[in-house]
Amino acid sequence: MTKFKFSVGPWNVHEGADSYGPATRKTIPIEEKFKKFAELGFSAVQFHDDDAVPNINDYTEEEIKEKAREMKQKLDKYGLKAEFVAPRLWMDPHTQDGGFMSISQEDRDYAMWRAYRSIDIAHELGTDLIVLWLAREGTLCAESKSPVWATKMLIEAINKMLEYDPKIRVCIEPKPNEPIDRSICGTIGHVMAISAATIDPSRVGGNLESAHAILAGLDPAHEIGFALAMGKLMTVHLNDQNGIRYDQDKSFGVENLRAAFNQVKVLKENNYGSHGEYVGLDVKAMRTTRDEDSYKHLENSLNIFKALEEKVERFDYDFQKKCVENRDFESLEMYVMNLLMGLA
Ligand code: 3MF
Ligand code: MG
Ligand code: MG
Repeated sequence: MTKFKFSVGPWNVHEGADSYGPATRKTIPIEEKFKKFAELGFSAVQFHDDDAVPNINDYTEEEIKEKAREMKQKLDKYGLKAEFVAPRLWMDPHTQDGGFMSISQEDRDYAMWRAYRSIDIAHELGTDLIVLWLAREGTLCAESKSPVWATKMLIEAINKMLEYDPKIRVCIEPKPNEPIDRSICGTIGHVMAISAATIDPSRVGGNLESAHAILAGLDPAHEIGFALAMGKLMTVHLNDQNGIRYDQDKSFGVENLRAAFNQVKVLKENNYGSHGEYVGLDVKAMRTTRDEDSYKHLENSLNIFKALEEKVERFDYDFQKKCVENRDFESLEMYVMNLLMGLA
């Protein structure tokens, strides 16, 4: 039996379009996704603001709250909680040059409007967590924006969110690049520094995504460990990634099994989840996947996570201790490999 609670976003079951080709699967209505998520054993759903309230720009603040309440009823029907709300700033014409760091004051105001509406939606859905994936916050052209100014803009925007709602928590999901060339907040280390510079560091933390750490050339388990040491790992986006390529959001563990094992290990050893944190997945089906297999990558990721959880439970800490004392890391490494290969 797993010790963890899992969450997932509706965007993780998608139509299969990519930058070079159209959709390959049909659209599934959000309520059908909720039903299936519950069946698969998920406890919570992650939202973009416009997953919860589609066409958000068309509504007044009161109408947005009303629509969010309707979405909450759909969640309740399947016994699901809402984990977080993330303003989907990268899709809007107002945010072509970024949101909080846009050169245009009007666009920055629009980004704050979306952030405030996301907080309102979070209230209605019953969560206190806002995730900021800063997709277009950075530069496409190095000389177009001062990184000093842009960093200060981010801190100012987060402070405004903290002031807007004295209970809300803001969680940055760092990514070094894509769709932007150079991002302003690329790693968990950056997130911790931003957190410390805000008016309430205890309410600003990080969401480590495995693939984003790999894109930054870092070890996801160590990034998780760093945030845990600071007491600021608010959620995770587990997935996998084949090296420093385009962002792949592969099923958890399918490319880097040992690294996946160590992510589960660091989460488990540090009682991640004991304050209600979810193990979030951010995985995407392959474009080739057929309609009838639209959820298989979620099932695979859960099964791999749980199998690795069992491996961590069996991990021989006495043997590890002996190896470490004798500086026999060769034996320790082989033991881990045997454990993963089913030979130990
Ligand atoms: C991009 C991501 C995003 C965010 C999501 C929530 C589509 O690389 O990881 O997933 O996690 O938008 O903010
Ligand atoms: Mg990602
Ligand atoms: Mg993500």
